[in-house]
Amino acid sequence: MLIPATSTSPLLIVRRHSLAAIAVITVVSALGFTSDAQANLVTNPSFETPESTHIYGHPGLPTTTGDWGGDLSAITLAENGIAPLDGVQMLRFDATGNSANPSLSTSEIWQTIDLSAYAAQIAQGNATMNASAYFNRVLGDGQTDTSFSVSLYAFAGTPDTFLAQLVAASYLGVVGNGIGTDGDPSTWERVDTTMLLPATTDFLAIRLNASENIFNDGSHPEFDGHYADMASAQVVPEPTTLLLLCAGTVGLMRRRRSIAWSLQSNA
Ligand SMILES: [Ca+2]
Ligand SMILES: [Ca+2]
Ligand SMILES: [Ca+2]
Repeated sequence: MLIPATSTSPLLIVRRHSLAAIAVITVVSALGFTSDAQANLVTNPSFETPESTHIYGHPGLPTTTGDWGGDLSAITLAENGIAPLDGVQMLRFDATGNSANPSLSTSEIWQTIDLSAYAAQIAQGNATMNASAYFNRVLGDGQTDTSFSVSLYAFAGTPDTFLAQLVAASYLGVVGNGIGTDGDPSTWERVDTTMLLPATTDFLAIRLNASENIFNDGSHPEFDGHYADMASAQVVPEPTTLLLLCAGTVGLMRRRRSIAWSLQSNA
């Protein structure tokens, strides 16, 4: 049946756009990726809440989800000519263990993130975790270290198994990315890392790291003034999936538009 395009095309246009919008909303909702789903999953991401970030003992890792913990470190106000990037506090890396250690060269601060609320999306194999953090340091001297990194570790099971699983290296996957910071204390350098979450991922650990890449001190200070701020971890649809969804939606709209054109031509 031919439909008079001249009298109904405005409605058709509205309907076409509504259908496309509904299609996108339906697919995205089915995947569980609402705007809320892309919230920052890191607890105390900007270090604005005072907490101890140092867990004494070996291996000195947090046993509670949402709790920063690791090597000797502290949350501090502006100091050493460096102001927090966000808010009034930031994290300072102090040592590579419980104290300065000549056999260790990384100061690591960890937090575990429970992803059980995202189980359905992760099981589909198209959920990506995007993580980032900002780093800054003093200019220092010829022995001042420059390297920082952000890493993600994916695990199956409950978060309380984190310590045992990390020690046993039984994680499902790990990604990381590093940066060599400049000596300008007025600039913060951002590090990003991305992981396509393994389909059986139940929880994740994010690790912020300062490395003695220039000189491995065995006594304090191991770090002359090395800081982190504004950590973030967000679950998002895997980019390929989004592109396919967009391509499908555009294809749907084009197909409907060409139908409308042919109807107009035939009218
Ligand atoms: Ca802050
Ligand atoms: Ca050291
Ligand atoms: Ca800088």
